Amino acid sequence: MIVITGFEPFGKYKINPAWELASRIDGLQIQKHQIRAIKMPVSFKKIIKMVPEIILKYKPTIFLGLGLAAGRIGLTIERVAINIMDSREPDNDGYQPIDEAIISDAPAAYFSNMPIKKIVKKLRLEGIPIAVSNSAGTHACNTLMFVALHTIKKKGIDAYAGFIHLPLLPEQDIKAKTPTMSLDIMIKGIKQALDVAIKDRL
Ligand code: PCA
Repeated sequence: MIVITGFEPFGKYKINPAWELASRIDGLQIQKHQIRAIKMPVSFKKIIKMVPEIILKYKPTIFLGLGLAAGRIGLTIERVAINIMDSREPDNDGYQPIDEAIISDAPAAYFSNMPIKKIVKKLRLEGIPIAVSNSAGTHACNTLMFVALHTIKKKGIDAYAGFIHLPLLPEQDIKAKTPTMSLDIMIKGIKQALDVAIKDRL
């Protein structure tokens, strides 16, 4: 089983490409591994509670989070999640943590255990713009990635966990001020990334 999470809309964005994408690949199979898409609230507290529940329930081979990072050029695969919540604006529950640990007795950071460089190489061969990012930020996306990596480590679950940030969709930037990518290209990229990750585990 592959679990893909996609965040709901937040802030000024009426749609979130992360959920648009995740919902469209729900149920697909990647080399006999079925994709299960789960919509995530942009809520620090709910993420911290839900992510361990999801991982323990589905025991996925791969847990991949998707989120929007408006302004990023192309797909960005995250290398590291840090144990901090520091938000510029309140989350969808009105909560705005500043300089707070996600989990107080957890390490400062976790590296993604996905084969991020292999994924970058393959997607570039397919003509899909992607780069490694060395910061998932300090908002909901970083929190989700951190809790996922902490959960698999603590519970000894043999899974890959990682996160990919997506740029805006073209229709979200009709004044042409920010880099965008079509949903079709994003979908192709995420499917390829999963394919690389599954093959890497064989
Ligand atoms: N992006 C935000 C939160 C939800 C989302 O899709 C982030 O990068 O943390």
